[in-house]
Amino acid sequence: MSIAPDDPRLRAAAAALASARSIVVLTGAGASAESGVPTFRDAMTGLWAKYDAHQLATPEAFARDPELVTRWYDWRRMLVLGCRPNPGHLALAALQARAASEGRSFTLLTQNVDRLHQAAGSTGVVELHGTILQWRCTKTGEVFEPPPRPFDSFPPRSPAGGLLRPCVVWFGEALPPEALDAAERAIAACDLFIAVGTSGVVYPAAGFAAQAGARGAVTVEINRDPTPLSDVVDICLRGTSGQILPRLAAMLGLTIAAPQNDNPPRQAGSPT
Ligand code: BV8
Repeated sequence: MSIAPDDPRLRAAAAALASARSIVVLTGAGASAESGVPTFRDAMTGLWAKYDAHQLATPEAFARDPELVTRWYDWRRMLVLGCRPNPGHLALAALQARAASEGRSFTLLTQNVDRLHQAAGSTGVVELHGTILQWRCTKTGEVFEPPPRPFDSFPPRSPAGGLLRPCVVWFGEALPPEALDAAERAIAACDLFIAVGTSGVVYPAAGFAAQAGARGAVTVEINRDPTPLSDVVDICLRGTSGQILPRLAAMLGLTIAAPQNDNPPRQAGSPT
């Protein structure tokens, strides 16, 4: 059941957003759900229903069956390219701009690979788990941004003949060092940490809220459902990202326009 508009927890979160010197927001798949991107838990729909995402999102699965894995990722890539930012994404971009205009720090960490935060106008987004919109040659390491149409053969290969893989972090792979460093530095300095739409089960990101809290930051969770973070944070806001974030932005005097339905879906090469 979604939190009431006059709930004191919302007011406490809005007050923290208005006064914090250094803000860190961590988003998960729930932040993109209202854009039509399946969450990681329900990314297995239709023809993929018989697979487990955790089984496909590994280097072992790619080595074992590169055609199956690249078909799944290209299906997700095309789905994501047809999606656009939702009011939650837009609210985070507006809150970041407001903080910057007041000389306050605002770092957006995301586990999402869809680049919808960037499409909404957020800047300096730290992609902890990479992006599905870029693929790299496993032979040369060269990175490509495929055009907005499905690959025409699977597994796809680069001009050098190497297998192409998505530039995402698979289970068992290390996060990009520069992303992890940026996250650790931001968490070490923050006085407000907000987790949005993440199940809080995949590490190291799942440990960030506790890390921030241990350093004295106010910690907030925005999630439609209870998660392991719900018992860790100071303020738990039950509801969807697309409802709660615009409400918090409005409490800071920011109006979030509803996404224009005539906006064309994104093309590859959209702002990163
Ligand atoms: C690492 C990209 C170390 C790919 C993802 C053995 C070996 C190595 C590591 C491990 C190991 N055993 C365990 C580990 C650690 C492992 C881990 O944590 N495993 C878990 C399962 C226990 N972690 C790793 O492997 C990480 N690497 O540890 O490296 C290392 C060091 C040196 C050298 C080598 C190795 C790498 C993890 C990254 C995996 N890649 N994504 C892809 O996209 O395909 S993970 C993927 O799942 C997401 O990115 C996210 O991180 C994770 C969970 O997804 P969520 O975003 O949380 O989404 P989910 O669907 O789960 O939940 C959605 C939430 O939103 C729900 O709570 C729902 O209620 C809510 N919601 C829904 N709608 C809304 C909403 N909320 C608000 N509004 C809504 N509208």
